[in-house]
Amino acid sequence: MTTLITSSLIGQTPLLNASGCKCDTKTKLTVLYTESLASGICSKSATPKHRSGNPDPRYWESPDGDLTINSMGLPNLGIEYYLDWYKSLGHPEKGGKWRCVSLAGLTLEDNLSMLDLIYNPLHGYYQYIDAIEWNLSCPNLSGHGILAYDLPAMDTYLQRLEARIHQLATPYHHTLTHILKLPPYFEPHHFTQVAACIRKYPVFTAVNTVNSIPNGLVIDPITETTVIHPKNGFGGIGGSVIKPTALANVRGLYLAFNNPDLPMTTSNSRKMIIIGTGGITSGLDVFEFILCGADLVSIGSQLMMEGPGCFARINQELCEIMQEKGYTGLEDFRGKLKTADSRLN
Ligand code: RRO
Repeated sequence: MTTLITSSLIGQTPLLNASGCKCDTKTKLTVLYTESLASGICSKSATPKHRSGNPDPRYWESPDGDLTINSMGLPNLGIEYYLDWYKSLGHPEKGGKWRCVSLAGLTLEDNLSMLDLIYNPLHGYYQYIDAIEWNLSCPNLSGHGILAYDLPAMDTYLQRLEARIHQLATPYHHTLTHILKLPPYFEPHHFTQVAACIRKYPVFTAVNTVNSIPNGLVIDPITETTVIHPKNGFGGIGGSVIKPTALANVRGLYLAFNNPDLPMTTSNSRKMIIIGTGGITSGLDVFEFILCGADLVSIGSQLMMEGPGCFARINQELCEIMQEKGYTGLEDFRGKLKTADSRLN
């Protein structure tokens, strides 16, 4: 199994694609996997069966590229399609790209059924992936709120998921990394509450923060209409405009997870891996995310606009910044943001 890279990364980038970006078909996944400098890839959030998603126009980029809005509505080719593609690559190799499948069932039962499929002995899919990203934060599903904004519901959900993961995985002595994809939070005490909730369930060892900022509205004043049409034009906001929110969420969760007062079980005392996402366009942005405590980052809107070549450019820029500052590895500055006070509230 390929391990998640968290140490020195010159030569091995700390970069992933954000789920949903250039990763919905085998062709696009193959380009990311074989031609990009991403260290790991994640497929489009999947449901048990194919979904065509919301009607067009459902994605828009601002002319200067700093803002995107989407209401894709979870279009995907169904979980088996993505698992078959990972299986077609053969077993993961040591030092190879890290493989993640993103799941976004509309119900807990959907998610449990996809987990059952991953561990179904007929296919053995679990052997061909390294991680599962549980997307608890899709903003664009009519009639479905964002689960990770309802902490009591998320608590019950994680409890049920963890129980099934143990039941299915234990006979195989096989560990996948389980990542929770979170929405942005806006109050410092929410970071503490979310971290405390996640810490109760030791199988979840990583978070990806943030998904797009939900329910933004972008208007074209000439036509006097919304730039996307589903859900009355409301959609998830991405692009560099969301970077300050994303940085705050990485920092807030990093401080919350590393707060010695946070209740933990002994089995859960290990480090929580933080994947930072939101508005990254350059090596300087990656540097800032790592300074806030990110172990890895994922690139969304910039990958949509620039294509998979963005990983090599961004990594080169990061290396140049590190060289200028005399840093030889990411551990030299990870989490070491200088602030007057390291408490959250
Ligand atoms: O497909 C989408 O509409 C979508 C998803 Br699943 C998500 O997690 N985040 C987003 O901005 N769009």
